[in-house]
Amino acid sequence: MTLPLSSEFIAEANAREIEALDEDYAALGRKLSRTGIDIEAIKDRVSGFSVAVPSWGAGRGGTRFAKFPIPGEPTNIHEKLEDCAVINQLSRMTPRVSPHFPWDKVSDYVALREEAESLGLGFDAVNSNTFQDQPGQAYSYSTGSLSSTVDATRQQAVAHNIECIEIGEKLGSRDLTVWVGDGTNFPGQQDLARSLDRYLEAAAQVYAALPDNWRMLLEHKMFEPAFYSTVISDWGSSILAAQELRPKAKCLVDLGHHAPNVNIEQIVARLHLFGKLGGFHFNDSKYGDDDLDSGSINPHQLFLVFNELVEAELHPRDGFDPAYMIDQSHNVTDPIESMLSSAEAITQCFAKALLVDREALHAAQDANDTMMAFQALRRAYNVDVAPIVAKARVEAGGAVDVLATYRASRWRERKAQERNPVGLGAGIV
Ligand code: RM4
Ligand code: MN
Ligand code: MN
Repeated sequence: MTLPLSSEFIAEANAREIEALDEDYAALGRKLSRTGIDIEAIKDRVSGFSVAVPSWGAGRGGTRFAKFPIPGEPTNIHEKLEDCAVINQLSRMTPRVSPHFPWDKVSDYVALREEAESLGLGFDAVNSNTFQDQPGQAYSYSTGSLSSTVDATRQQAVAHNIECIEIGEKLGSRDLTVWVGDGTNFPGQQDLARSLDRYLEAAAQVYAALPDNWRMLLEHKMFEPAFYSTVISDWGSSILAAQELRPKAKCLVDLGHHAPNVNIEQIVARLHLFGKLGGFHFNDSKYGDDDLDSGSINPHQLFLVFNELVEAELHPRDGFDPAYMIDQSHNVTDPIESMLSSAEAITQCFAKALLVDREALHAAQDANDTMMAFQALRRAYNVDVAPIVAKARVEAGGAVDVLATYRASRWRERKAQERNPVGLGAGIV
């Protein structure tokens, strides 16, 4: 393995911080033991947790208006993998990359998999893209993709998804994430029922091409690019489609894809109840699909989502194996820094959810003791779990202070000397 940062460099940076971390960890351990919680057991669960990073998140994102690239930004999948390896080396929580096609297209996927492995990485869900036209493409997605009224366009979208599965098999993936932007901008533009019918029929063809151990993750999104109606707009449409398609189809919850103030944790609980919770795209949102950094706006909601996930794990319905992925657009930060900080925020919410006194919570729920039920959650949420997450990370070879160590490595500055500059133009929204 040829990792981008040297382990000596990380160890040296850690040497300055380790004493304080050990003190904080010991103090937290004593505090938790007073309520019967073994900090080591929590740390072991945290060590086993991981979240995939999106290849597209390694570059600077943009809005409809502009994209402002930074020097040293990656311009291809090889450079993106290198940056993802840095994130994983420092955080030890992001060992897999979720690729997007055709953005990450290469001629040799076996070689790409080896390249990733040599960087300590594997591949997570493959994402298809039928929301943009590509140069030389036979049929336009301007009429939609899997739900298009144009037969040939639908077939092209099906074929692209099947190609993504084939690529994913070479990369070692086992999930295909399908998000389509299909929908309408005007009342009357399309028949709302028949467009879903067409989607289901085309999605079934993709489903039929899934290898046995694969899943098809259906990602819903309320609006954008369609602003009047979207074919798979909400978890209701998503679960109906997943039920029609049968067991290998599951629902993927992108936290930014709901109406403001929707109770996402309840959606998570419902999807799990019916065995259809397939995975997550973590991000945060203030107004719409803002793709802001996880936990930057509403960390409490993220905690409540993890609270449901911990509950779900205790009551597995149809198995419990959600794919965890970050899906963010880093418009104003160094993407590596955003993903380091996001991976930490996500893992901290998981750790807090593990601290919930489930017995007390369930007893209070059964006794209709609202305040004590709420306090069971609040007590866990209020704990600063940073030392647990940091300790788990350091034991795995990561950094105590991921951001400071990243900056000290001068990675971006070094890459700015080596890499080709990114062109201007709008980014991914
Ligand atoms: C969409 C959705 C998809 C992502 C694209 C880039 O809004 O979140 O998951 O692949 O953006
Ligand atoms: Mn997404
Ligand atoms: Mn999105």
